[in-house]
Amino acid sequence: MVEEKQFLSMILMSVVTLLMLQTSFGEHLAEESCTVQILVPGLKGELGDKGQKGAPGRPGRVGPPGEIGQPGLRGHKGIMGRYGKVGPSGFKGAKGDMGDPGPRGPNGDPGLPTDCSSMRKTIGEMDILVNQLSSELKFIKNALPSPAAVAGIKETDSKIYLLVKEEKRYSDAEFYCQSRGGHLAMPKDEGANNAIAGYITEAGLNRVYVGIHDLQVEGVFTYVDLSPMTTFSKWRKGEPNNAYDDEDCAEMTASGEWTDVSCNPTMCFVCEFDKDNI
Ligand SMILES: [Ca+2]
Ligand SMILES: [Ca+2]
Repeated sequence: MVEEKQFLSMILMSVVTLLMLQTSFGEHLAEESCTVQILVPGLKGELGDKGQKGAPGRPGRVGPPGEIGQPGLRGHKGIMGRYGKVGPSGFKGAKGDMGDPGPRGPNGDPGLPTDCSSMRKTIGEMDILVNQLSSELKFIKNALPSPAAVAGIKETDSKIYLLVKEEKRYSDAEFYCQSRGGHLAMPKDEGANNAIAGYITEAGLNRVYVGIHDLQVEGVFTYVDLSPMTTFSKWRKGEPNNAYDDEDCAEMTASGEWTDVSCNPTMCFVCEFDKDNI
């Protein structure tokens, strides 16, 4: 500090000396080519007016990320979701072990005593039936002209009826039936009459020749085998009338009623066979 003050006071002395020299010998000094000049700063000026507002500055840089916040409160329970799809079938499991045998069942009912005599009787009846069926089969094979011409057969307890769908005159029809061991059908009671009438209906026909005529004595009808007509008859109302004096044979309609007709027209007919004669 002391050296600094000494230095400053030396500078100040030099300045004063120089000023005195400049005053006394100004003219001489001004003409001197090597002059030492020391510049001293002026006094501070007055405060200037306030400047205008500047333009807005550029946006600042993006700040660093903030700290992780605290976890929120737990929400309410949601509603139940829909059923999921059915999963694929599982693999077949291994076969299980065999179970223990169950308890023994109760004894069965005692069997029927063997009755040889009743068995023999049954077998005998079956033999008869088989023979009967064999005969009927043989008869059918012989009697049927062709499957298309016959509407099957019909039978009662004692008779077999055969409707032949071939149109023949009365005499030819009777000949056809006789050649096979029978006659034109001769209904002698209500049951037989109904069987034949049903047969006609089933065959889809309206009328057939049956074995009834008055060829021997006009007005006295007999069956075709000449057996007399006793108590049963099924004449339609107003029949027999022997129309045109030319009606000596009989037809049965699907309703079961009889009508005397001419023997010459051809029509389908029904044969009958006694089961006993087969
Ligand atoms: Ca007649
Ligand atoms: Ca008539």
